[in-house]
Amino acid sequence: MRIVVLAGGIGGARFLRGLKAASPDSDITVIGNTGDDIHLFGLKVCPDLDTVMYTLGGGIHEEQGWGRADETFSVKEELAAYGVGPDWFGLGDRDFATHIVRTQMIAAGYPLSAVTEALCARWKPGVRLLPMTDDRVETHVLIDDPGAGAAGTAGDGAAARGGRKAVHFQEYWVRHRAAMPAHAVVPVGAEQAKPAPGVLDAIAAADLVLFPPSNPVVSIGTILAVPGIREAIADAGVPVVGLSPVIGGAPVRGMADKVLAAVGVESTAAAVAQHYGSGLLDGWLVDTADADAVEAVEAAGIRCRAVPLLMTDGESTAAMAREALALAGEVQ
Ligand code: GDP
Ligand code: FO1
Ligand code: CA
Repeated sequence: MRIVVLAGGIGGARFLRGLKAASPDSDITVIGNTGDDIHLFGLKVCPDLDTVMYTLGGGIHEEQGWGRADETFSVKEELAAYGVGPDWFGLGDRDFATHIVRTQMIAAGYPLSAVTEALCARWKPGVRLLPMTDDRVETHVLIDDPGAGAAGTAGDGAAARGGRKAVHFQEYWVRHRAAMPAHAVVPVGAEQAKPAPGVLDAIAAADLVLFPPSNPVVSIGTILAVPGIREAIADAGVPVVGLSPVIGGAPVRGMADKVLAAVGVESTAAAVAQHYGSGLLDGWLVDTADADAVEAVEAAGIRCRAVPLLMTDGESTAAMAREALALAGEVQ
């Protein structure tokens, strides 16, 4: 079976491990989010592609979910000693090597898709990992700017004056821990971006498309914002099945509720399904804790089942993948 999976970082990568175990003979193509990519110290960092590559290739820091296992931070410490920032993004020594190789290949003229293939030649993730695009797309988040209109009187808050600024998604997420409201999430450059080579062909040839429990806004939403990808999925005429990253009214991990609010979507399993919509999604899995959401999702024209959705270990994750495959069989 040919399966296409749209993936962000941790949620996507962990689910993919379960999918490989559940369907070892399937040919899996992963379309990875690159809206999180950031240039730091002159290097191109692709957090979500790397999280998938390291997780499936056995190099991930398991507890943290991102970055390398057995990591050290000498380069970060040396940069800090020079007073060279940013200091809020933790790049480890082993991880630095990946970004150096990537940046060097891009400077030599290779597109990101070719670079990713070269990096994967080492990690052998057991899937075909494609960036959503070779073009530059950067997710920015619009937040209140406490510095705007500094001449204002005390108590005249920036929010009241409408002073806002856009920051890189990583600055919002990692530096600020999504502590303030996100007014908008903008995948800058997406409108002009083209799907990377192989992306549309993989979708057209797929027997099944899966949305793992990745962030619906800044991971899967960003991939779908690349013109042609959403249309190709809708036109493929194959089952499209997703798994909810929201359980019991909150994301299992991270701050997805903040970016869901920015697009006017409630943090519930049913609202996320309705956000994708029946035009895109044929099937949706919610956690057993959200069994009462099944009716609303089905009323929206999306087949829905409640099953355990916590990726606590390999077996529970493989069981989730089997449920997704079974639901795909039902909506076929
Ligand atoms: P990121 O790029 O590292 O943020 O990773 P993704 O976008 O791929 O996935 C993030 C989402 O994974 C978060 O919104 C979490 O709620 C979700 N997630 C993490 N662990 C689990 C889990 O065990 N079960 C479910 N259902 N969702 C999870
Ligand atoms: N996430 C953090 O919360 N703090 C970090 O310092 C951090 C560094 C980092 C370095 C490389 C990498 O591939 C990922 C990294 N992440 C870090 C994770 C990642 O940037 C974000 O959590 C996700 O992209 C959120 O979607
Ligand atoms: Ca991410």
